[in-house]
Amino acid sequence: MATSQTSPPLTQEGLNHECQELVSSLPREDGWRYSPLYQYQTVWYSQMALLGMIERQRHFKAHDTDILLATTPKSGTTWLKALAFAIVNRTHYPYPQHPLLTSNPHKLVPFFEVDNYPNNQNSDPDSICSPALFCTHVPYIALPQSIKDSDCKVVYLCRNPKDVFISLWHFMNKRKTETQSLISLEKALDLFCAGISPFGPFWDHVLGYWKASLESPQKVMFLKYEDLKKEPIVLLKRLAEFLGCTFTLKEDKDGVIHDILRLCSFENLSNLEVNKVGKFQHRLQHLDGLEHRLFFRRGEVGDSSNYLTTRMIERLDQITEQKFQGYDLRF
Ligand code: PAP
Repeated sequence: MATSQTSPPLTQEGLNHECQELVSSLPREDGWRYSPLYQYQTVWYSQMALLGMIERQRHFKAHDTDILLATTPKSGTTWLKALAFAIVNRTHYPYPQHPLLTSNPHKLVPFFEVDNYPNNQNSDPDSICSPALFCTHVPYIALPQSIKDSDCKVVYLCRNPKDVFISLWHFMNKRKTETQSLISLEKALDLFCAGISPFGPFWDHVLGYWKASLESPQKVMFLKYEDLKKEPIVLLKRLAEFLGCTFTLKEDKDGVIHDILRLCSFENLSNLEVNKVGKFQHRLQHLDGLEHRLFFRRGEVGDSSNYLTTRMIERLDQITEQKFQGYDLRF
């Protein structure tokens, strides 16, 4: 399927029809239960993510002032969305009226492959602030060329594969329908290790953005969830600088960085009414009604050790070591 930016515009229906044909020709995996995955150009996508990704590859025009947040699922996307939104818009809102207190971060920062960016009907008008902030799980190789060619900034957040895997396993089991059986840890691990996970293989995803950040550090910033937990102030300052909105000395002295960290902390966000009982309203059926609370589980580093056997840990560590060999990338 052509993905050129110059291909004639297609209606959503036309694209869907064309993509339906494409999807039916692709390798399919049902093991994650609630949403089948399809392998397209080495990457595993849900059908809607694949359709959205292809549409964006064809038509998306990035602006130099855009900011793209990128993650593999369960690497801390919700946290990064909250932090980046709070940093970029910090002069717009007095704290008592901050949108993060009443809106889930996913509502404020849309996913560009499944939400209607830039005319996102699901988003709060607050999210249309400049610079435009949006998010993706799409791997670097599959990003629209216009993102790579523009001065648009990309912030990538990754997380150690063991915690990502356990977080994903919990999430997928909560998402399955009542008639579907639970996904066993063993079966899920086999899939994950074979690279079959949403937007996987996980390791290729991380490496794609890692290499891009080495080649263009002024364009792609690479962060780790674990580092953000360990040194939040240092990294928040770096992030603001990278995004072109460095914290002033006065802001630093006034405790603005601490305020943002507190606002976006797991403890704060997970206890807000909107995140305890709120649900997505979405044009896509499989996202409509999704409970916000599912994006807040433990929010800790190393929780995977409570679930994985020694053999499972060795298996994941071994793959990680092999895949990242020679790349100075450790977790
Ligand atoms: P997504 O990629 O599907 O949007 P994402 O937000 O990356 O989901 O994953 C949720 C994970 O981030 C959960 O991890 P856990 O299962 O290991 O607990 C969730 O708890 C964690 N998380 C959500 N919000 C925060 C936060 N504010 N700080 C730290 N971790 C968080």
